[in-house]
Amino acid sequence: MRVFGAVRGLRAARTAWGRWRADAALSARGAERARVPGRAEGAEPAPGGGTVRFARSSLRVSVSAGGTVFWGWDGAEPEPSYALAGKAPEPDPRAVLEPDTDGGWRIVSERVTVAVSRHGAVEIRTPGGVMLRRDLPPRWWEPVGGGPARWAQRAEVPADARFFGLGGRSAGPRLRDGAYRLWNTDPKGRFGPGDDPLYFTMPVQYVVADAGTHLAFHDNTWDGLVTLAEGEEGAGSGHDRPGTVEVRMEGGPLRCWVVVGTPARVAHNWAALTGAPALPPAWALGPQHARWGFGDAAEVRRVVAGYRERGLPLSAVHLDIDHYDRHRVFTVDRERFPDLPGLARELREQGVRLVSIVDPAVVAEPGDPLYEEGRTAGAFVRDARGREVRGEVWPGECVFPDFTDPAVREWWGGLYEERLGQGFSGVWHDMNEPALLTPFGEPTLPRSARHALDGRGGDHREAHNVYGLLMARAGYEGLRRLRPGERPFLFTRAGWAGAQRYGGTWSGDVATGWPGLRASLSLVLGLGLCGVPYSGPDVGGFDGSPSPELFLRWFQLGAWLPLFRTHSALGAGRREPWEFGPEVLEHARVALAERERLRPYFLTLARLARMTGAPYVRPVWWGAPEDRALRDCEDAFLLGDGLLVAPVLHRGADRRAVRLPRGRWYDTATGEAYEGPGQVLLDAPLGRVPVLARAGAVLPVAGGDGGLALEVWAPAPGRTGGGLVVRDTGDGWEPAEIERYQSRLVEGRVVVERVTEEGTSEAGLPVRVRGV
Ligand code: NBV
Repeated sequence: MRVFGAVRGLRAARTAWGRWRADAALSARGAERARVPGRAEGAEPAPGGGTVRFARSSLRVSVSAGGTVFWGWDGAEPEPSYALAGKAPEPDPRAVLEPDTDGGWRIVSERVTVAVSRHGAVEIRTPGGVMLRRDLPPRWWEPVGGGPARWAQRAEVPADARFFGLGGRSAGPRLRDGAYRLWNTDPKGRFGPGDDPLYFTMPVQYVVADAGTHLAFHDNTWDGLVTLAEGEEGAGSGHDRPGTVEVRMEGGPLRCWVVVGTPARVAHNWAALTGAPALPPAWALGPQHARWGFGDAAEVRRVVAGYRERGLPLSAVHLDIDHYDRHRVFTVDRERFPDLPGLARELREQGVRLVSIVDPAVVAEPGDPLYEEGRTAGAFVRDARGREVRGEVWPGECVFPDFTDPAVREWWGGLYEERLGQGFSGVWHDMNEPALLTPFGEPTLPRSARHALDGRGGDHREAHNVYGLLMARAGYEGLRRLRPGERPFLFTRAGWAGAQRYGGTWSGDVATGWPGLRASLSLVLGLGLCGVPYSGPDVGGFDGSPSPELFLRWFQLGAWLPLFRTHSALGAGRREPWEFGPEVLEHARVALAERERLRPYFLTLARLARMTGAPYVRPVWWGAPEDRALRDCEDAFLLGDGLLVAPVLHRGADRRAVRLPRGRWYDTATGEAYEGPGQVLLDAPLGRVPVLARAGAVLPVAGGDGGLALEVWAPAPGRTGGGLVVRDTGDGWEPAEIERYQSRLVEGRVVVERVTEEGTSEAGLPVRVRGV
């Protein structure tokens, strides 16, 4: 892939050189003037808080009714914003601004107190007065000749705090000390745990400490760097050294949202702010198979038949860029796929959907219909002199739609009609960081490239990180217009805060190897905390050939993640489960069967994610962030409230330690009960990974007859349990009801009842009791 043909190589080198020249003026840092806020001089109340005036800046603070805090320096307001789902939340009318003792000010509300010191430090405290976070006075550097100011700000968090988030990071989920860049980047070919940044960055810090959990979001799309350093308790002469976060941005507003509360409340308020996650159609929660380089329709049929003949479930097959005509988006290679709609129909009859890759780059070739159409519409990104910005991508020299222009989004969204006409049921957005094939320098558009930015106008420094988000918006809105009766299925490689409104994402080109397996879990957990709940890795890894053991362990992990998809690169080894020998096939069959059996649970989790913001896949500390040992546990996760999954992430392992949250947990394979908190050693033979069920859990599962049933795990003596069920109402927009079930022990017998406003009644569903 890195070997270009001579002509391509030359063109790519020219692009890289042109880019470097175009950006030279932007990168040269001339004389700058540094500024800090200075002293507080007064304050004016306003809804939710007020504005504190400083000698050289001002700070707006507003607390919303739900307890979410906004603060912005230098006149920064919540809008405009690409992250917010709609208008900023209503300010809390009861929040009051009052003078503080040291010459500062504070805003007191029911859920949080915000204290602003006389020098401009902003401290967020619990109502009980415990510090969650203190942002120190910022510093700006303003170019003497005018232009965007860069800024830096340090924050302190409790000494025991742990950091998570920042979008999709391969080295998490707990983010260690170090610098994390905010600039969506294609790592070029493949990545492992050491590679950073990746495709989907977000200025979202997720901080968990004894004092409480909070999420801090710097609503700023520019290039930046977040430097994390965990604190230390009793560091010097018995004093705590706080944890620190330094945020440095190359430009853009200094404004921040801080969401506080339990993890569930943070998720809820974060979704209220940035939007509810799109609900995937039910089939997108089933097993999917992709490959770059199926080659032709016959091979697709062969693979699908392979699943069918072995009795393995398959929900969808994804076609990569090799099904395009000369790699051109919205085309089909008619020699190798002579009748795609026919193939789609044929597969659909077998319960298999087709999903299409969609790349943003359009070949810049006069006469090419898409190019001509886009050019006439003025759809492509231009440079400061008004010339189309070009760059090398798969089809050759390309231009790039400016998704920050609403008219371009509308035009692009309409193009999906062609995909629907070919029989595709969903789309997979790739290369939208945007990624270019360049031999040197940054593989994206020049920073000086111009963008509409929804009427405000600006350049790629501001538009880069939202390019994938806005392409997703274009695709999602287009699909909704074209097929209003169906929920779109879309997932995107690049994104930013709020991308969940339009769909999910996936790992990108995760390197085949045990470290890649671990990185896959890190990505899913981190993205979920940042509000994007639907994702999953390339099962088996993107490149090369996994060993049978590695493939199986990846498959077993993938079966418990929202997007469960095998995928690999052109020239990489095969990823069909039967390609690894009969033993792997039988174990993969078990994983697939369990996924299918739990499909109603996944459907419920998808609905709950939309209704509450809670990700399907959660760190083990989700329900008990005060348990420090859980905060440091990175190799297991909760699936909803009921299950704890402990994947095998190391070669040769046939047992593993599992850290349990408090309460009773059952090993679902043996039925054995364990009491948490604490650590247990469980068998993890090649055939399965440890999965534990919470005592009392009520899980919706597929019953023997294919209908819905409840699996109930016996509550611990003296305790009750329960679970939520949301039934499948089809792939349209029909609202769904949350059903609540309760489990309890009555004279040693497990009883399950439906709980409604009127009281409790019989469950009305077949019940299977476990753990007795
Ligand atoms: O379209 C080809 C690949 C795709 O298979 C993969 O999933 C993407 O992450 N794509 C990247 C472009 C080429 C990467 C080397």
